[in-house]
Amino acid sequence: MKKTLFLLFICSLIACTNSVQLPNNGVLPQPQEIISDKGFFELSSSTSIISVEGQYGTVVSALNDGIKTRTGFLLPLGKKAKSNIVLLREDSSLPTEGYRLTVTPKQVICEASDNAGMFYSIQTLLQSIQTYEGKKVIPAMIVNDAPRYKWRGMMLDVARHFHNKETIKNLLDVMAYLKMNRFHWHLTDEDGWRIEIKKYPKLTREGAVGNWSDREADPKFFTQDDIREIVAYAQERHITIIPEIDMPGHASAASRAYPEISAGGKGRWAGFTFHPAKESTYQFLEDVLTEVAELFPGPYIHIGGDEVHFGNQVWFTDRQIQKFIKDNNLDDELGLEHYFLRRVSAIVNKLGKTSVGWDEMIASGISSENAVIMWWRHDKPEQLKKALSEGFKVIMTPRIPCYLDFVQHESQEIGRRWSGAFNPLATVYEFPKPVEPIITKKTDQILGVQGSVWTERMADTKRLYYMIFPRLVAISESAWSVESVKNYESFEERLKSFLSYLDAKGINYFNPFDVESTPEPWGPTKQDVIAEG
Ligand code: TNX
Repeated sequence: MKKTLFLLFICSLIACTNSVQLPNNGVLPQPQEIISDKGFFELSSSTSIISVEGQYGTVVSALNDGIKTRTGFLLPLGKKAKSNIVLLREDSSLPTEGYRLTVTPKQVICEASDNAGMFYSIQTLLQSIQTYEGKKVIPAMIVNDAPRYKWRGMMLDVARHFHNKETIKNLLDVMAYLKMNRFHWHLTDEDGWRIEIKKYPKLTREGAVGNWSDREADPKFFTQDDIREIVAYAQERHITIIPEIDMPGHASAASRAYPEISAGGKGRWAGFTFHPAKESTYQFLEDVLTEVAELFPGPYIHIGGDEVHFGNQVWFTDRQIQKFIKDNNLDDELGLEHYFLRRVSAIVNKLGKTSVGWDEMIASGISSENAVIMWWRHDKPEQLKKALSEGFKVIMTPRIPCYLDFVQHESQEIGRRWSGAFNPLATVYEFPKPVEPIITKKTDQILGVQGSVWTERMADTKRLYYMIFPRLVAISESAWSVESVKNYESFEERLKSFLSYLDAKGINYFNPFDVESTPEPWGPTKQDVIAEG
């Protein structure tokens, strides 16, 4: 009798503590559905992880790494315990990259139809851990979730200013936490060529010298081993890397190394383009792209295609170029630019990849089956419309609001503005609502949303992070969460715990809740001035 009463007493105590309803305020980006319940699951060092033998290996280690950081202990891998487990199991009815996370006081069940979905269920699980009465707990709930868009991207320009392996790994960690899955790596531009190409060693020996602030800076680039290491790191986090070799413009660094295949403009624009009328140029590019295609297992190679008119003045007078235009029945220099893009895009296709290009590429005559467009000219919404009506798949990264080199607060002096307009967190968060009327009828063609980080005015890591965060979080929610669950106030609340995550990782950021606490860091040079337009 006494024993029964005692048991009843213990049970009511358990029931009592487990009938609280804890708020779940940490998940970013906002899931499609969270059904909260009373009670919680307590994580302890005797909680075991159960997954089908040999499956979800990298997911299990990601889970344990996250548990370790948040609780200090690791979970053992279990066999068949009935309760106090985190169970990973397949449910093939769930959507690609989606998951269902079920938390009860007895167990946590993560279900997905693919590894990416399983990985994302882990992110939600980890973000939901909280401390309650000294215990590490996860509130009881069911989360049903799947991404709005397939492409949830960030672009990083390492050509203007080099940013190293450690920084990139940190960014990939944060992307994974935010369920982002595309890292677009802008590897070449005027200021530097940052990828080792074995066949053309001068590309890095000479082309990697200097940066936007200092023409003479020591050469900085990624070796092929570095690249393989980063690709593997990204793969573990379900992130595909899209390398960009910008052409025919923005090629000045390659021109410095191999002037024989360069053309371009005058003065500041000398060597801005590859020479579009020499067979040796196409051979060179094919060799380069062959090495690039081998290094990056993903399905895409970005070939740029932007702003050629900035620096192609020589094309109008160069004999060989003019003759080439005539011989190939091209209308003019723009026709030649389009010819160039078609030809290089075909090389990319021959290497088994789809080419990606900036929105100038729409007009080139490339088939929408072989190329994907990045819409960037926010002042030309007609480019987005045209890409869609011509059947292209499109990634949206309009300057306003997706370029993270625009300032994010009116007090900031370093970075871009466009006729006074800039990119505060709330505007980034609102995207893609402003273009909803253009995209609603073509939703299948919208691959997704990307934040693009151009680094002319980001010479060091502190400044780089300051410009990226917290706006990348808004990008992640714009790309992952359907319109009906987005809410800026809730986002701001959830963002607060994200800032502590950044603190713990030692990543700098702009604090939108306390502007003065995070003053704008100045770069090492005085070239950091307001840039209009
Ligand atoms: C435009 S976006 C560029 C970049 C600059 C950026 C600065 C694009 C395709 N070209 O070369 O870095 O603006 O915001």
